[in-house]
Amino acid sequence: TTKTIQSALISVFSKEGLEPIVRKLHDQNVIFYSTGGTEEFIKNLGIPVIPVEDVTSYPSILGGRVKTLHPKVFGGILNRQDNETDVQQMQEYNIPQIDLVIVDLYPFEKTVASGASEEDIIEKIDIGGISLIRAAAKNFNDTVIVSSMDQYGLFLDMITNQNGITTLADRKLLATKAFHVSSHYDAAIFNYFNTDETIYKASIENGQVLRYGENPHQKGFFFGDFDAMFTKVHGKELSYNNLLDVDAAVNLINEFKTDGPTFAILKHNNACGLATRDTICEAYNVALACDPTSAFGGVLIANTTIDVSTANEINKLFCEVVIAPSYDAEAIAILQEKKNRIILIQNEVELPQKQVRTCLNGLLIQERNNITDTKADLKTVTVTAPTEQEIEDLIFASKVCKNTKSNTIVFAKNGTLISSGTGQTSRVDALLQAIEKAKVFGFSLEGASMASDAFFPFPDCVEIAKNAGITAVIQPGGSIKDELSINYCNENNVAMVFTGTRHFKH
Ligand code: 93A
Repeated sequence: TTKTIQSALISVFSKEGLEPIVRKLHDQNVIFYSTGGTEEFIKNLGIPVIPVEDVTSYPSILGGRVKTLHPKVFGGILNRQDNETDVQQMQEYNIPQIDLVIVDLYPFEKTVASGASEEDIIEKIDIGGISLIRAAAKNFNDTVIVSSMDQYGLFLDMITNQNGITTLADRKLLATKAFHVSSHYDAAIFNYFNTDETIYKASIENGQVLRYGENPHQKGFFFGDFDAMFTKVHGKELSYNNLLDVDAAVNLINEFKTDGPTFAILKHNNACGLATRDTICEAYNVALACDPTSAFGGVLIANTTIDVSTANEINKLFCEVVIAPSYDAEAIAILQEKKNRIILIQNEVELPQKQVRTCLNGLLIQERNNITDTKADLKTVTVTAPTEQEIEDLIFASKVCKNTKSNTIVFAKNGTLISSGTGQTSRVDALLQAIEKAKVFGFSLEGASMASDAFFPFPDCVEIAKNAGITAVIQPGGSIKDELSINYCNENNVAMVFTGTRHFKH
């Protein structure tokens, strides 16, 4: 499967960086075929080169639009050397063998970016070059393809170190790079043409056209299999923002899968109510009491069956979406009374392990945060240890914290979210917001537990929290000033545990 390069077709737009490759190949006795400008370039190096016109018996025609598009060229690239008929036909039609193709395409994207006229842009749609690339890449079994000037360095190293010999793995790697180049090139052309919205919509495969994006003036699409995760029982079409809230809701409730009946209410992707109780109805009422103002128009999620009494309670609230693993038949009938309310059954499927979002001109991809702090992860760092109830509340608060936008501080007590500070630019701001919210909705923080998504850089947070009534704290630890927070807690009889796991959510 190793092959020695004996002949090469070179047709490059940018001649930059080509010289050392041509010289090296020439030293290795490679025969060159080439197109107009490239041929000129090689000739000027004092190296013999056969014009492609001598192979095709055609000149470059139609203003250069047809130069290499010819059976003698493509036959030389695409023939299978282990195929008898191919070998026979190569002889019959006097087709020269081409072992290596080097192409650098017309700079389509650069031409578009330069603000050139449509006519100039269209002329920069490379046809012959892209065909050479695809042909050589398809026949990687026999042919070597260098599909962009970006690959010159890699290729020069390859032929230098391996003395003009390539392995099948080398050729397949170069073919992979070639299809990367060709797909990117065609995507750029598509994007240039794709200014008509109807064509755009028609071109989106498997994408669901949303009514709009985050705001009515923004277009929006969803790519994914919603039906694999949910069965929609009732209600209007889910909006872009609904989908984001639903995503936040299922991630949050996932933390409480094995807990008792738990109900969460979310707004703008953050929990504004959450409680674990003996019954789901009780859990709902307690969750609602956490912040009834925010709950208006929220997304509701339960970790267990929604029964009739819960449905009756929910019905008193205006809410966008209700999600549960199941519903009593009559409960669905009650919830359906509101025409637009979206009712979803959450199917029993694992949550996706990859998280993707756009970033600059590309994508960010990460694994989902699969660590949920448990009792075994807690390391008490203070003289005072948390009580059993506090340990439960600390873990409860930490689970909410993990699913709330950073910076965040969460207060919890007796299986109830009391309040939180969400998405603040400083930890102190998050803390002050949480204290203020608790006050507004009439909660006492006396004996409550506090979670922080990241360490405290200074002891100010524990001091403010203690003065508000907090008696137990959970945080990852790891600040160079941890000791100051620990000392403060020790002097003031506050229990603090470290988890070692940060839970940023940006
Ligand atoms: O106009 S084309 O699409 N028609 C062709 O047959 C063809 N063959 C190679 N452009 C074609 N090329 C491109 O010409 C190559 O991709 C390369 O960018 C350029 C090299 O031309 P020259 O060697 O004349 O500078």
